[in-house]
Formats: sequence, C-alpha cells, structure tokens
Amino acid sequence: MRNLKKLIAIVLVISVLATLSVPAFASGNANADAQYLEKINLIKGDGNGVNADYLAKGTTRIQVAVIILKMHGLDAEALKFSSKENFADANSLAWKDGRNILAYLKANPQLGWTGVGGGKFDPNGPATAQMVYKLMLEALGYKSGKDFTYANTIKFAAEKGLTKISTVKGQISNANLVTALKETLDTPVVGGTNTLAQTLGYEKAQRVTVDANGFDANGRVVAYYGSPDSIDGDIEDAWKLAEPVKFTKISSGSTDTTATIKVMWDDKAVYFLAEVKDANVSDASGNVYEKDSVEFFLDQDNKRIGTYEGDDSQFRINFKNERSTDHGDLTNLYSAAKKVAGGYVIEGRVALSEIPANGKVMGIEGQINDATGNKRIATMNIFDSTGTAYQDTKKFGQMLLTGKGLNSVSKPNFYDLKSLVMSAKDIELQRYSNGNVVDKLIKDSELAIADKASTQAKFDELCVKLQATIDNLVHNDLSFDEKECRDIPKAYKMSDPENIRGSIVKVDYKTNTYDQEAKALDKNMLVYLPHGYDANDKTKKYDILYLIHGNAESQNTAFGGVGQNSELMRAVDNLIAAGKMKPMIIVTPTWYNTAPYTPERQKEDGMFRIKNFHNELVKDIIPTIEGKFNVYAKSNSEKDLLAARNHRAVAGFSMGSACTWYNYIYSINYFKYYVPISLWCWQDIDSIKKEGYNFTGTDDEIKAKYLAEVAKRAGYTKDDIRIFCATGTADLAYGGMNTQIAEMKKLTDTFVYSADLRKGNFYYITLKGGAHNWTCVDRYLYNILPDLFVDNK
Ligand SMILES: [Ca+2]
Ligand SMILES: [Ca+2]
Ligand SMILES: [Ca+2]
Repeated sequence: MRNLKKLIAIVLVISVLATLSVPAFASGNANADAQYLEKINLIKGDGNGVNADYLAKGTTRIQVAVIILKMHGLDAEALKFSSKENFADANSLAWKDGRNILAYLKANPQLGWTGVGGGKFDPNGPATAQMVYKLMLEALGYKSGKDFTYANTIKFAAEKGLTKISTVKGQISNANLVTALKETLDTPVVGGTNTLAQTLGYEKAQRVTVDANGFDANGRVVAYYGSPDSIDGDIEDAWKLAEPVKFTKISSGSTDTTATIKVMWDDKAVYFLAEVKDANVSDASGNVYEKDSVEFFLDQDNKRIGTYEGDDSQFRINFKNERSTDHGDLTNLYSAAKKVAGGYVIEGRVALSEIPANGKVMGIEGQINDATGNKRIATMNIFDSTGTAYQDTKKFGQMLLTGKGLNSVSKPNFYDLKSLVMSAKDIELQRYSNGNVVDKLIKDSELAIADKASTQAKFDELCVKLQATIDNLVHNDLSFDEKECRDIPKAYKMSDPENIRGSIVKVDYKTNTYDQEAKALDKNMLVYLPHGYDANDKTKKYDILYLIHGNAESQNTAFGGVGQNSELMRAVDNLIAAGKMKPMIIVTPTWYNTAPYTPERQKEDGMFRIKNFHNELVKDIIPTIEGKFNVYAKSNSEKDLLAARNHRAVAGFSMGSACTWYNYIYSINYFKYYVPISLWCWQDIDSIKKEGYNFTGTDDEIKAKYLAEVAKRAGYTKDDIRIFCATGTADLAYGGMNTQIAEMKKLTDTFVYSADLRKGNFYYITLKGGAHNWTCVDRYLYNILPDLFVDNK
C-alpha cells in the first residue's frame, strides 16, 4: 500500500467538460476533506493544486479510475503498462500516460472496468454517484454482481453508510468525489471493524486540526507516522503528509528570513525538514551558531527539566551540512543540506532511544540562526522567545506523535549504521590490539550500505557487532605521545542507571572578596559524590577534583544541580562503574560573587576574579570540603591539606582554564594535577617581571619559562606535576594554546610531553572541529579523567 502514499507523479489531466450546474460543494467539509486526501496523495488537482476551481469541476471516468488504482496501490504499475490491446477510444484521451492506464484496465477485467460497450471506455465521460459508489463498495470488499447489483448500488451503499452524494444527479463534481472518498475511508471494510483508512495504513481519516502556524488546539506540533525515502535534502512525497510549522518567535534581532519545519516519526527515529527562505546565506563567522543554520531540539521523554538529559539533544546543521551540538550525541543525527533558490533546505533524522507510539508527546524546539556576512543578525524559534533553549530544555514546546496505522511499518534504513561507521572511522585503531576487527567491520558495513539488496536485519546485525567491538577495544602496549580523544560511548551518554549513579550535593561556605574591601560573602558550590560514597566509612578515602566553569556560567554548569543528571555526570558514573577511572569527588565552585543573570554580575571584574580566585579556593573552599568529606587530608589544617597535594586536581574551562593556570602559579603546593581546557595562561608579562623574574623572548617563551620556574622555586620536579591540556581546532583558544604549549614542550626538565604517562607528565589534546562548548569539554574530560591520580601510591 506504500505506493498509495508515494505516488504523486500523476497529474490528472481533466478536460473541462463544463457541467457548471453541479454544486461547488456537496458538503461543508469538502475543503478539509480535500486537503486530507491531497496529503495522502489520493488526489492531486489539475496543475494548480486542489483549489476551489478544481473542486467545482465535473469528475471524469478516467479520474475515478486513477484514484481507485491508487487506493489499490496499482497506479505505478498501471502507468508504466504497455500493450497493443486497448479500449477503442483510448486515443480520445489527451493525457498519453493515461492511455497506459486504460490498457491496464483492459488487461485486468477483474478490476471491474469493462467499458461502456462497443469496446469503448469513454474516459472523458461523466462520472456518476452510482458508478463511484459501486467502486467504493468494491474498495470496501463487497462484490458487484454477488453482494449487490449495479442497479441496486445506491440503496446497498446507503445500507453500508455511504449516502452523502447519493442524491446527486448526473455528473458529480470533484467536491462530490472528495466527499464520497472520505466517507468511504471512514467506513469499516467488509466483515471487520477497521475502517478502510486504517486498513490502508492510515490510523484515522481525521487529521489533527492545526492553526495557520501549524499548532494543534493544545499548541503542539503534530508529527504523523512516516519516513522520507532518503535523507538527502530533496523533498520527497512522504513529506506531504506533514504539516508545516512556522518559526514565528523572533528571539533576537530582526530579519526578513522566514522558515518552516515539518516533522515525521517512525519506529526508530524522528525526521525533520526545515525550509529556510533567506536571501543572504553565509558561513563567514568562526562561531558555528553565527552561520546560517537550523537547530533541532528534542526531549524524548518530555520531562523538560532544564538540564539536558541522556534522551535530550540540540543539533545544529548549517546550509553546508556542517553539524555541531551543545548537548547531545551527534552520532544520533543524520542530516543533509541543500541550497535552493532563495534559501536552503535541511533534512534530518534523529535516532530515538525512547520507543515512540501514537499519542506519545515529546519535547521539541527549532531555531533558525540567520547570518549576514560574519554576524548573526537574528534568531527565530518555534516556541521560545528567549533564544536560550540551547541551555534550558524548559524552553521547549511539545510534539504529538500520531498517525501510525495497523499496517504501518518503518522503511528499512541504514542511517544508524552509517553514523556508527562515521564515528568508528575517527578511532585511531593502531592503538588497539584488536583494532583490525573494527576495521574489517567498517568495510563490511560500507559494502552492506552500498548493496541495494541489504535487509534491515543485516544493517542491525552489523550495527550491534560494530558497537560491541568498539566497546571492547583493548589498548596495545605501544607508546603514543599524542593523546587520543575518543567520543564518549553512546551507552555512557544515554544511560546512567541508579545502581551506578552518583549524587550531587550543595555545600554552603563563607568567604570574602579578597580585595581591598574584603567584603564577607555567603556562597555555595556543588559536590559530586561517586556512587557508593558513604559518609560514615572513614576508611575509604577519595581523591578530589576542583572543576571551574567559564564566563557567564555557574557552579551548576557541569552537573546541572542537585538531583539532575548531566552528560558529564553520566560519563563519570559510567567510567567509574567500568573501572576506567578512580572514584573521585568533584567540586564545582563559582568564581562569581553574585548569582547568575543579575545585573551585578555584569559589573564584576572577571579578570580580577579569575586571577584571585586561588585565595578563595585555598583558604575557604578546600578547607570546607576537605574538612567535611572522606578525603586523603587528615584534617583541614593547612599542614594536612598541603600533605594531601598528590590527591588533589584542579581543572577548568575557558575562564576556568585561565583560573587553573593561576592556581598552578599561586597554589602549586596544593595541586599535583592541572587540567586547563580551552584557554592559555593569562598571566601578563608585567606581573611576571614584578614578581622578580627576568626572562627574555616572546610572550609565549617568557610564560613557558615562568611556569617552569614556578615549579622549580617551589621545589617540584617533573614527577610532582601533571598538566593535561585540551582544546579543539575550531575553538577560540586554539591558536593561543598552541603557541604557549609549543614553548612549554621545549623545557623538558619540567614539562615532558607525552600522553604515555610512563614517559611524560604533560599532553595537549586538539580535537578536530572541537568548538568552545561543554559538549567538547565533556569529551575532553571523558578522556582525561582516567589519567588523574593513577600514579599515586
Ligand atoms: Ca529527502
Ligand atoms: Ca528528557
Ligand atoms: Ca542569512
């Protein structure tokens, strides 16, 4: 029955046999019914679509024949049919392909089209109510000549509930035809309770009514069951089933750009099609979100709690199909982009972890980033007018899944396998003793994808095998100086069961501004405690990491808050459960003195706060935390805290990375491990001179020498320091970190560069395409955290 939905190629050529006396609409619902039938491709109109003119026209016999063939899924076959045998008057039909249809009907008399006598069909002749109801009754499974006679058609049809056009005399109009088709689709088939629409794969002939912007009565987007033939940026007929939803919320700026999005779903995925009308398309900016792009947000379980959970995602795809995300697993996205006249099209597929069903509601949002040159001039959303859905799932709206019929099935597709192959190709297989197995499976998968005869079962089998092989890669003993940056495993990203899940607690503390005012402050921080942490078990001690956020972020950025379950927490819980990382306490303080989103915060001197945060960290935060939890420090006296240096690490992202370097400079006696992510050392050359250091060279040379000298003056050797750096090639910090780290690499008595920790104490991840966001930070930490505290006795 798929042909039914798929076929659109037929343009019904209708000679205007102007029987203008027929009423335009036999029923008040003809318009709505016509739209529905157009959506399911039973009618197409006559070149200008299904409009009032079309509906007012008289219906011909050939039109009815085509629609009946469509209902039986035979239209494609019939259109291509070729035979010398045909009705005598076939050539009276101007539509040449239509003559194939006539030949097909002639060759298949069991379909009931025996003609009008004299070997003729009279294709342009008028269709009547009696004729249409006869065919409708046959579509429902009743047999003409057995269950009813032609003469008795109208009466028999009425007994079965088909009455709406029974009083129309002579030629019916297309509006009458629509009415009869619709009432037939809503009627049970012979001997059953399912309607014809259900039998043909439509749950209901009723569409969910939506307003002009595409929302239902509850303000939701409606997704019908269906899947595009191919994720390629071409808009196939399957998309006709979907309602276009407009981006009506201008969340920033102003623009003439307009856009719509359509959604569909099947058993494995949600699909979206965004059509953007944008006269000025640009990807000149260095920031992914400032290029012309579409963002698609999904919260599968519709909890919309704020923090992005494992089932939540935000994917950004620009007009060149460059993909990025602030939250979510890009391997769940398959997308295509196409530039078209006056704009661009994005077609995408998001693989589901939740099981979809009719009636299920998911959280959804869409955003258009409209660029001109290297600037984003406006953003447009479906639901959110604040433009902050990228960090807050509460801003999403909702999407109703519907339209799955009794016979509906997902089309076979290879997209999950294709995505997995793409991520498998990024693995440096030479590092693993069993890497060749993955390599073989990649090749097998590519062959299967290219083979038109491959079945869904084959794709699924390869997917399972390839994933299992990747999960079980075993490092060989070869030494690698460059650190690999593996993606967080899908299972880690998505799942964090209670029996491995840690907890987040909030800890209050007192501090002060550590400036001339020395103003007293009450602040709080979050503390991640690994699964199984038992406050009463003083014999089990934990290493501890202080993790510092970036600009405009907060103590909640990394873990989301008490009771929440961020991607980083899922990765850490899974790493610890798998024995790949030591169980550790992770503290996320804030270097801001005021709450997020207050005007006061905007006035804070970030540079000063970053440079001086070591005072608060060492004098207030560390004593509070390490006097409270089961750590290696015997007490929170300065002496005992210093003695536990080997069990303490400091990490930070962006401004937090600058802060991490300052903690190296000013608190090296407190920390053995440093994880600066996406920012270089900000210490200025004047300060270095004022501190009594007289190095020469470029700023980077001076900083590198200074960092080495800081360690030496404190009495530390290369064995007492570990520095694990990271950024991405698309990160604003990439250039600045490169030049500083290149100079540090030269100072080999302090900084020994190697990711093989048997050889070195210092490495630098540079993730290809990695940008300045927490998706990348989470991935760096997934790779770096297993290297913390492993060399401690
Ligand atoms: Ca397509
Ligand atoms: Ca969710
Ligand atoms: Ca633009």
